[in-house]
Parts: sequence; structure tokens; C-alpha cells
Amino acid sequence: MNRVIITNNSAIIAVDIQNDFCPGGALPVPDGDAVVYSMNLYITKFSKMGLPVYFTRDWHPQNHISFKTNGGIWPEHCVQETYGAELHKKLLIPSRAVIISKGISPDNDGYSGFEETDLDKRLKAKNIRQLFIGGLATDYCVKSTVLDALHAGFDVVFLSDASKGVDVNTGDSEQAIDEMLREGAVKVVYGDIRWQH
Ligand code: VGL
Ligand code: ZN
Repeated sequence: MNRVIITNNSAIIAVDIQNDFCPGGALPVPDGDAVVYSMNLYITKFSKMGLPVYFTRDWHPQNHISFKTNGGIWPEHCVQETYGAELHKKLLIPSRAVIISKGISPDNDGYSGFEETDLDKRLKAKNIRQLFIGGLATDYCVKSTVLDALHAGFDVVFLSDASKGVDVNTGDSEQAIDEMLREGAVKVVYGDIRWQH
């Protein structure tokens, strides 16, 4: 078990918990909506402790490179201003939360919340040093966001009970988790965390 301590320099990032990544959506993660319940537990705690809460959302233009119609590997998903791009309606969004849109430029995958966004700048401005990261999908956007966070020098806690993967190939999520841990992330479930204050 990994015991993890929250500090005043901690923040949470809920990655891409959007309709298109949930059952019935354009690029559904199996059981994707099951992360909402656990993520809400984390969000509630962070919010009550006055710690910053960030959401990322995949926010693609119609001509995005990742779409099959444009030569990519994915069905059209999370097109800006569509229902599929909306955050899941049961997700708790504190009024002070910040939503980071990513994957906006047509020719970048935009898997990571740090890619062509001001996320790093915002976190550094708030003196954040430890990031709790989970959401959809473990093997794509969560992984990329975690790895970029580690490379940017943050301590990273991967929220395994608030994340699910696409698993295009069997074992992709497990491999993604191995890679995140190898690079220095710590993996937890809700019960591992010591909530001080
Ligand atoms: C994602 C595939 C394509 C993700 C986004 O959020 O993990 N996966 N775009
Ligand atoms: Zn995408």
C-alpha cells in the first residue's frame, strides 16, 4: 500500500471524463462512467480542503488529425461544442475549478493536458508541487498527462480507482500503469490517502 500525504501544494487533475469516452459515446472506454463516483470522492475532498481542482477536456476541431476521416486512428470524438465533448453530467465541478481544453490544434494528438495549454504555468503560479491525476483513458490521455507532469518536475499520484483504459490491445492499461510507475508516479486508491488538516 502506498501512503500518500496531501499538502498545501497539492492539486488534482481529472482527465477527460467526457460523454464521448463513456458508454454510448463516440469512443467509449469500457465502463468509463464508473470513474465518476470515485473521482467525485477525491474532488469533494480537495475542494473542501481549499485545494485546486482542474479538469481537462479533449476539445477537437472537426478537422482533427486523430480522426479516421483525417487519417488518424480514432472515430470522430469530443468535437468542440458538441454533447460528446461535455464533461459527464454527474461529475462534481466546484465553482472555483479550472477547465483546461486540449487537443485544439488540428495537427496534434493533444493527449496530454500539458500539450499546448497553460496548465504548467497555472500550476507553477500556485506553487503546486504534487499532482493527483486520474480519469479517462488510462492508456492515452491519463498516461500522457502523468508522464508530462513527471517530466515537468511534479510529484505525481496516479488515482487507479478513478481511472479506466481503452485497451485497444489487451494489457495496454497495465503497461501504461507500469510505465507511469517506472517513471516515478505513485499509484493509490482512495483509502491509501492520509487526509490531514
Ligand atoms: C483520448 C483517444 C483519443 C483520451 C483522447 O482522453 O484518453 N483517447 N483522444
Ligand atoms: Zn482525442
